Amino acid sequence: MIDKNSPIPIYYQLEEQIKERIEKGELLPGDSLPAEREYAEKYQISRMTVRQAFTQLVNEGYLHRLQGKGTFVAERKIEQPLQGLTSFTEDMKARGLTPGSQLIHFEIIPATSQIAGQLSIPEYGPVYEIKRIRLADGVPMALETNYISANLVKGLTEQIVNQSLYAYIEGKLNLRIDSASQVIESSIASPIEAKYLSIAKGASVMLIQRNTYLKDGTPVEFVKSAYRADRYKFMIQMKR
Ligand code: 16G
Repeated sequence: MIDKNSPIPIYYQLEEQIKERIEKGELLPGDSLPAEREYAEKYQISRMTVRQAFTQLVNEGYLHRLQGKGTFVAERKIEQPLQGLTSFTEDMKARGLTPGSQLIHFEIIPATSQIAGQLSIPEYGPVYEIKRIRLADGVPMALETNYISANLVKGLTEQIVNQSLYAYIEGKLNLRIDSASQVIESSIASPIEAKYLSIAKGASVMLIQRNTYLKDGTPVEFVKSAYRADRYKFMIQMKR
């Protein structure tokens, strides 16, 4: 199955073969892969070549390595469309996953000048600072910090934010969430993010900053999140 006379590099042929087995479901998340040595013997190729294929697949999120235990098929990433202004709860439900939150911090603080600017409120105005681990079927996906004007979104409680913030804002307060702008950049998990997201220190995360507005343009939230890069990918459809 490996063609040594092909102009296609051997590591790449092996990589594509493993990828295909994962995509066909022959190899399932959590399955362990044979050792590099076994692949090398089976195909009569060097261990270095096998390692190169494995490393590529780890970098692309198909495999992950566990120190001293071996190489395993990774969980499939959630493909999150970037069109559409949805909440975490809605996103998870749409996928048949159970949304959850673990509340880390809930407090009313005086707005710093940065937060006041983002929310168009006076400096030191009362703002909810809410930090939640967002879970899908109990697995941490993102660490999210929301800043919300307490004069606009009244009556928030720990119970409410353990459920859906958007459901409360729209369903109970009758405010119409209308638009948002979002910036995504890659980063490396800080020790705190790593701890809350159950990932290694220094693992990749995607930082997302969202500013969300009501119909009349009033900022309703300013959110900073760290999403696990091993569990998430973002998708957008484009037309020319
Ligand atoms: C999403 C939003 C976040 C919003 C939350 C509400 C991103 C990057 N962020 O996580 O801005 O506050 O949904 O979710 O998508 P909830 O209604 O489940 O509390």
